[in-house]
Amino acid sequence: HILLYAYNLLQKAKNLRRSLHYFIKVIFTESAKHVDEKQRQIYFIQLYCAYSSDMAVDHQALLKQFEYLNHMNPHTFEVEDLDRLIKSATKDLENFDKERHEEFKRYEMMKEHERREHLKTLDEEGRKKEEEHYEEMKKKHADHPKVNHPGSQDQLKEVWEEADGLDPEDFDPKTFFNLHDTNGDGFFDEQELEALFTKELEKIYDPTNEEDDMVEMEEERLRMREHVMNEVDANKDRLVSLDEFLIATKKKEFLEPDSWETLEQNQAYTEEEMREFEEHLAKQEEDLNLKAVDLQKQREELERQQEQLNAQKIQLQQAVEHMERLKKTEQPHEVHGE
Ligand SMILES: [Ca+2]
Ligand SMILES: [Ca+2]
Repeated sequence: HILLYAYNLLQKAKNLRRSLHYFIKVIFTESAKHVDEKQRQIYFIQLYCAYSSDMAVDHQALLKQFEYLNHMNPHTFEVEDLDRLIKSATKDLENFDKERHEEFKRYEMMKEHERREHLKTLDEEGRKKEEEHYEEMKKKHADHPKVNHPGSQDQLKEVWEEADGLDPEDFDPKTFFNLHDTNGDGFFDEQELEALFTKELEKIYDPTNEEDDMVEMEEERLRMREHVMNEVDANKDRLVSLDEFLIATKKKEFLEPDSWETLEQNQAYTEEEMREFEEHLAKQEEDLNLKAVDLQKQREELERQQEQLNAQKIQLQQAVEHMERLKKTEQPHEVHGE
């Protein structure tokens, strides 16, 4: 399915960018420990240029901000400054979730649109069959074991027990944190958090089932991560520190959570949005058709001109031939006249 493929590719590209951002931060933090301030600034500029070369960055604004930072903080250039700059210059990171919701919504609407278009091609009986099948698949998909609230004690304990193979009686948040901080940097980043939800997602999604859409599974995974990040990441740096995690494990929501509303319990789009989306598609198609008509006209016009040119060429040729014939018939006279 080409749509699905494109969507996955896009997500991969975005995840790659997120990783890159994080990676640069780590490198900078490490390298900054071993060099003096001047060298640090040079590193920063080199790193920043490499990082931003594939993005539309307002370099003028960046330079101003750089001066401003130097003025505020003339003696040291810290990792926080790098963070601040990268954040301000690459809004895409903060908008990542928002964009993703919009993309997912479009994906769902396109899926529905294709379904509706397919229905139009069927006769009444075929349509009825197809609709019944659709409802049946929906029901089958919604029928799954209870999903634990992401980030709750129940959810983490299940990971502890089933993925880590440990005794639930021994559950210890700090040990859990260290086990799943897979790169050992003392933080849960977004990917490390997302990896914690695999067990829950397997309750709802099975790639071999017709009714389970893996694009929806990834959206559910990101929803879960977003939810936990919102609850736990107190300083909003998109990382969960051990302290933040331990504080969260003492809250009521951790110990006695509400049930988790899964993706399929909420329609991704309203009927109004669907109507607008289809109108937009129809408009695009109309524009394309108009363009095609226009191109056809242009082509016909070009062909007409070509024909005209050909006709002129033939006329010209005939005229030249005629002249040559005249010359030949006149020449003997001239010779004779000499
Ligand atoms: Ca980590
Ligand atoms: Ca944090």
